[in-house]
Amino acid sequence: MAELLPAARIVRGGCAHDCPDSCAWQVTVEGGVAVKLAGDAGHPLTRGGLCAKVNPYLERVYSDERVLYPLRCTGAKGAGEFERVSWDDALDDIASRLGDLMAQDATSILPFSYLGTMGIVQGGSLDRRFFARIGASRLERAICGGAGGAGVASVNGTNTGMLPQDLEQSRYIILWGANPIVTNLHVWPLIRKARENGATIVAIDPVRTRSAAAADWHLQPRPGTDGALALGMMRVIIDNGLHDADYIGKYTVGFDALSERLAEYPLERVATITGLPAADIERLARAYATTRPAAIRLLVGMEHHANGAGMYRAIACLPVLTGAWRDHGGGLAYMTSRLHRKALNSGTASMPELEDPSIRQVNMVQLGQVLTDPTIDPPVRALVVYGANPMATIPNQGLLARGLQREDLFTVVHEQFLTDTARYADYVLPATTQLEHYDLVGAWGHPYLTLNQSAIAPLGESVPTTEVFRRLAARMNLDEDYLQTSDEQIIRDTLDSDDPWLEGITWEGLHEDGWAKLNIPDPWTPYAEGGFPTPSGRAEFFSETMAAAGKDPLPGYVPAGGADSVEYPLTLISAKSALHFLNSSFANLPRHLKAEKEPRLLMHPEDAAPRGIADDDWVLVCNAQGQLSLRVSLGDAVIPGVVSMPSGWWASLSPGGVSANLLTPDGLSDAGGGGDFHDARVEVVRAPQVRLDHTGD
Ligand SMILES: Nc1nc2c(c(=O)[nH]1)N[C@H]1C(S)=C(S)[C@@H](COP(=O)(O)OP(=O)(O)OC[C@H]3O[C@@H](n4cnc5c(=O)[nH]c(N)nc54)[C@H](O)[C@@H]3O)O[C@H]1N2
Ligand SMILES: Nc1nc2c(c(=O)[nH]1)N[C@H]1C(S)=C(S)[C@@H](COP(=O)(O)OP(=O)(O)OC[C@H]3O[C@@H](n4cnc5c(=O)[nH]c(N)nc54)[C@H](O)[C@@H]3O)O[C@H]1N2
Ligand SMILES: [Mo]
Repeated sequence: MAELLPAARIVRGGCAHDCPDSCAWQVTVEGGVAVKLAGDAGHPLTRGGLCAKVNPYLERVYSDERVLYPLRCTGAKGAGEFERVSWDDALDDIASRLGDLMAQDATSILPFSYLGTMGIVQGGSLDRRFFARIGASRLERAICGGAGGAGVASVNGTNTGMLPQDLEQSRYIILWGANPIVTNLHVWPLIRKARENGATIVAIDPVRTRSAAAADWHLQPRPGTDGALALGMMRVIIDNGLHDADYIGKYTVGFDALSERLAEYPLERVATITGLPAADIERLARAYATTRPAAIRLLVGMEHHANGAGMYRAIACLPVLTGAWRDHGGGLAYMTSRLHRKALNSGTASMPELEDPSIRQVNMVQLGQVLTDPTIDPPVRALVVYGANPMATIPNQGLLARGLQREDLFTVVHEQFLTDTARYADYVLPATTQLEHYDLVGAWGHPYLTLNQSAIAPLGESVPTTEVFRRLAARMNLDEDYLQTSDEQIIRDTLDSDDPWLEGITWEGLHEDGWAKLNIPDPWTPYAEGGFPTPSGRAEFFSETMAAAGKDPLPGYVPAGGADSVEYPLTLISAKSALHFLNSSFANLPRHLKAEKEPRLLMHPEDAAPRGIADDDWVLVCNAQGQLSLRVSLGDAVIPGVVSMPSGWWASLSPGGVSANLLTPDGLSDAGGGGDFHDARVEVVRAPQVRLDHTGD
């Protein structure tokens, strides 16, 4: 891999950032240096286009700010003072610290990783084996997709539905709490094509996002009330006889019980809950039920409420009720990851059978609590972070900072950059980028599998995540063969599947072509004739499983968290509105930062006026967790009672040294282990006013 070739060559690969699009790319390499990176024009979905974030990916790879050597902390935790050390010294110390903790109680060691890379190899293979082998505490990784997935699966038995690319066939498209222009760019041209063919595009989002602004119709419900909206729509549909009685009779259970439940959701009540005019709800319900094919695009942002799973559950009932699933281009477009998981020999990479399910599991959403709660026994004494930047992406940033500051916590971070999290590390180990390692990338937004080939030699002394754990295992005298498997072997084993969807897809073929489509039926209409993978084999309006678990067997509306607070009356949504950031990734690179300019608070003039706030003013956004300052943009992009600011910003690169997650709660969703961070409640005041208050003026 490290050889220098005289002539230019093209190396195939693909993006592994956490995004539904998983673009295929081609890298031009000259003399061992990557000189060009471009989208693979042959890829049917991404068609040679990359995004504003990844187009300049070579700037990320060759950034002066890359961490290229192991670093040891020399100053106070969080101060970001480090000295370069050798891999040998770093490994000796880390191995001995972890070994000592193992001898007492290995559950005092906690891995923390997420989807910094979605690659099957670098995102979850030898790391999982290593932590299972040593018996470390287990991490529940469900901040993204957990709640919504649980909600949709309670109806359909799975989170897999129509292919997002089949939105092109649809004639009524509801972007429900989804912002594809920013977050799922490559389906937008298909949505536009559908519209050219007569489709209506509706966006349902409390915030006028780029996608909402581009839609034909934008409805702005109060955050966390979409479950009630879906129930109200169902009531209209049934009252007007617009449901598909044949589909319901053949492929569903619980219609009568659902109809009874809907008696509780007359239009007027739903209008009061959601803040939407009754006439709009009725119009939406009628148009959705009478236009075919009708599709709902769900993504992730809407799930982050204390009632998130319940909202997705209620929405999932809609295409069942109208029989929208019958049509190519109809149904619910959500996750495609399970198609890949079914096709591949998935478990071979992470070896879940090694994990002892009796060992305690902590939820990633609550890392701050886990590190600071004095009742947790044994306390977490070592934290190993890789593929995640919790100081930017995990709620309750202030509490997490206090946890990471603990002098008795030993923290190791494997990273490409000195992130806000890495600044708290005892050791930072240098990580390769996607150009410097092999990986196999499935996708949660399409059925194409990509093989990412290493294009250049690792820069400096950086290593892939797998290599960190191979080295650590060896240094700790853990001699199981499965802790030394090579990256190529992990990929070959994962491709070694008898599933017909993978037939003909091989390491050699992927090497040649870069990507391959899973052999799923074409056209893909998974529930046109029922076949829902639920216990009953039918779509479940009424769920016996939920009843048995002591939960509501029917969809219903439960208010979101952050119950009306007098002190903090505004709801803060901190979603992915930054076009040039991918969660917290890229949010430190000059070009990307320059393009985003500054984080801004969106606020409705009705909320601004009584607070004496004018457009462009500096304001303080505060609640019991802390306060942050930024400038405000007034307008009707948000509804009264809601303010919005972008997530992703690094605290260290934001005004005042804190970012959105300072203010977000770290509670859990109603199911699926997700978070409730969009239930944040805040007050906003003009910044100068507060300064005067503080001086007693
Ligand atoms: N307020 C608020 N908070 C949120 C969200 C929100 O909308 N609002 N969104 C939530 C969601 S949906 C998600 S998915 C999470 C994302 O949370 P994270 O997964 O923590 O975020 P990322 O920025 O995608 O990735 C983290 C880090 O992985 C590193 N990385 C990339 N590739 C590699 C690699 O190959 N090896 C190693 N060792 N490191 C690598 C990157 O440099 C980056 O610093 O954030 C959640 N937090
Ligand atoms: N450019 C860019 N692209 C990304 C990412 C990124 O950070 N930047 N992150 C990637 C990741 S990890 C993910 S999970 C996806 C997420 O993709 P999306 O889900 O499309 O993105 P989000 O911004 O998290 O949320 C979408 C919308 O949900 C809205 N929302 C919040 N609460 C509610 C509610 O109660 N009701 C309704 N109707 N809407 C609500 C927010 O206002 C937001 O506009 O994007 C991926 N793609
Ligand atoms: Mo996500």
